[in-house]
Amino acid sequence: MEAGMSRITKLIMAVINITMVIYMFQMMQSVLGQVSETIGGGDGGGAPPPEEGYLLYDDFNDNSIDSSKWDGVTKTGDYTADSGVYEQNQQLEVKSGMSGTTQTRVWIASQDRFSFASGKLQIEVDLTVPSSDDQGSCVLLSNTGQNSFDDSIYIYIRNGSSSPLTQISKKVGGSQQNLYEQSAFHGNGTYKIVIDSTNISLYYEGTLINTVAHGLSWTDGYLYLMATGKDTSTLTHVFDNLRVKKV
Ligand SMILES: [Ca+2]
Repeated sequence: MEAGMSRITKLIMAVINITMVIYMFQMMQSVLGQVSETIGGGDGGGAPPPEEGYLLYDDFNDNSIDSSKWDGVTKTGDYTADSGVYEQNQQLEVKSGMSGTTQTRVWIASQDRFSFASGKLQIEVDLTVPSSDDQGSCVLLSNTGQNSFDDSIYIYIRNGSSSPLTQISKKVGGSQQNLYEQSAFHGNGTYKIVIDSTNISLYYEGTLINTVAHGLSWTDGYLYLMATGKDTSTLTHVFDNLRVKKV
């Protein structure tokens, strides 16, 4: 009797064990399926937010400037030895300082041109602007080329204690024309630029700063991320999470 009970108990235990093994196997299959779906559906790295829907997207997280997205580093003026563009610390760091008397400009330009001929071109970027009255961070769209901006529009942000500046400008044949100028620094954070065939709108953290008519005859250009000014210290301008799309 006791031996019989033991056999039944062993049989029940075996059935329970087999059921548990099958259940665990199914659970593992389900988990593996979800993992595979996540990796397969991403951009290869599975990093959110997804790049889908953007004309240009860069989170600057791989610590190497992506040559499929960006032309090389360009420096003009009397720049300091450590001026340059570096993708490091999961962000793009544009370092600029003036060693002589000629204003320094340091930038990278996009490989592609972006058009606002139809619809609206939207450029979003997270900016950290160093404290300076003599140097600012710049987002520029140049119709002229990757290394010349005689015909361009640009947003210039300066985080100065005595001369802060938020500016929308254009260059026509090399001469600058201010479209909007405000003696204020709104802050470090997300700036959004929306360009259509008539207007340029600038937003900070989702709030409109201003909309101006640009009066441009051209409708596409290369995108630049730039630091420019006359500060003799080498300052670091941080650009991150660049998102360009048509809206
Ligand atoms: Ca980043």
